[in-house]
Amino acid sequence: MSYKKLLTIQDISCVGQCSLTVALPIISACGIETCVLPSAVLSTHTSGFKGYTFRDLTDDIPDIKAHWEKENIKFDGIYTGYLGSAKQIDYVIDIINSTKKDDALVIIDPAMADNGNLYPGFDLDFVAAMKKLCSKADYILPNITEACFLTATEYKTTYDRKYIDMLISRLIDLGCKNVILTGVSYSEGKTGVVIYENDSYSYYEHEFLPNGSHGTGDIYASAFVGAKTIGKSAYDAAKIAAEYTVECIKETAKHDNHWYGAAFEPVIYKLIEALK
Ligand code: PXL
Repeated sequence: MSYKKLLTIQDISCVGQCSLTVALPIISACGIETCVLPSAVLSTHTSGFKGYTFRDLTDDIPDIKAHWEKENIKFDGIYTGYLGSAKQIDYVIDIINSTKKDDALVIIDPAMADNGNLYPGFDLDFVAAMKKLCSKADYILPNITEACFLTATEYKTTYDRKYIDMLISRLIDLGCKNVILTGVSYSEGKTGVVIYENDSYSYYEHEFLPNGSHGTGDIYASAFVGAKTIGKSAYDAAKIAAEYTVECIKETAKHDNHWYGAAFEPVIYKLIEALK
């Protein structure tokens, strides 16, 4: 018997509780062998720290791919997050094509924007490349800002169901199979996630916490990937990931000066319990 082996491609922010330093422990805790391909190494993440270093690892990817091909290394799932450059995205597509098993799930978090804005360093060329990557996905996990950039739709903070349905149908037009749209709020004090799978919609609503912190998108995506990969339905994976993210935000509020990320480690046991 073998257990699942997944590749995740995203940056190492050495300090800041996001991307690989979140994905690796969370997906491993779900019982999955987690292989990594770092897209870049930064001294910290780019949101709130000043003067961070950034080493783009794009040029290392073709040799890594060639070595994995020689070793016949294949994955049961591939999950991408924050990527370093538009050129890198083309290499990532090559890696997906050459290392994915036939029945592997490809899950893309187009981690590039929030609150109406692109993260520092990203531009519309990067967005165009991300659209191409999303077209290869079994699941994409954008927030509303990312969905708007991917579909050239006006970003709104007040919206109705019609606007969200339109965003999802434009995302599906990109070519991805299923969409998990996060941060969708229809009533005060609540937020939720829309699960669009096999042409049908469902919505999981949960508590909205105003002290939401940086990195929660990565926590959410990693927990979703972990739960989905071990066989949960998309709805259950979306729900488990949402409740775990809420626990992480509550935990973070207990710690002084913890502004740069979410304290996901002290409550990781709750994720493991939810997966049982
Ligand atoms: O959490 C997304 C993310 C990942 N990696 C880096 C970031 C961000 C968001 O700002 O800066 C380097």
